[in-house]
Amino acid sequence: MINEIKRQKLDFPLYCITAQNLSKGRDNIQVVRNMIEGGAKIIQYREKYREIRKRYEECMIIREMTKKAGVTFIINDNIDIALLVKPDGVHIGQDDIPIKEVRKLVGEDMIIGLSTHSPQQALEAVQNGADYIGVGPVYKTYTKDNVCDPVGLEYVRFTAENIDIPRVVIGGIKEYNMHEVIEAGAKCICLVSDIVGANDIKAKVKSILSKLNK
Ligand code: TZP
Ligand code: MG
Repeated sequence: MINEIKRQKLDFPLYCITAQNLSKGRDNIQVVRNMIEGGAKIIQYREKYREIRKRYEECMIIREMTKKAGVTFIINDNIDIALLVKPDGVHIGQDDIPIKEVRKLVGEDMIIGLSTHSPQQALEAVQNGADYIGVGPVYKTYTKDNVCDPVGLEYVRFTAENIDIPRVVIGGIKEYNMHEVIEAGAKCICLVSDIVGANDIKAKVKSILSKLNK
């Protein structure tokens, strides 16, 4: 269940995620460093197909970097790594271990985010004690495998009107179309490929933030 401390950690308009395969040869440590330099305040580590050992090692380093910079750190999928690395939160999907069971493992203080793709899933997430929800994919995306059809701006509007835990809107969002999701009620957005694939990640994050903070 969300509390004021967790709310503050999530109170930022941009949520960044790693994706080594789209990062133009830069490693995740470099990418995270550039995100932080650009002003990112929430960063999720997401590497579906790397060796667990490598994920663990990168997460250990990123935990130190984010702690120093006062950046909220979320680990995707790996509860085992999270228990060791002690990030601010974990992020899980609809096909992962049920959120109530994850809560037993990670405790009350750790943020749990849950991906949702429909109004029913959003309402259930709140009931089951999610601290925030992912809302998406809004548009078509090639970044995530086995992704469901786009949920569209309609679902963004539904969550803006009906869900009062933080919402991270994601999927196919780029600097050029982000105004559409903002207009539909998004308060926090995530752009993966547009940021990690930018030639200058620091400048990209800065540019997006300058638009979000207007
Ligand atoms: N979850 C839903 S869509 C997505 C994830 C992790 C990927 C979004 O990536 P992009 O490049 O911003 O479309
Ligand atoms: Mg998952």
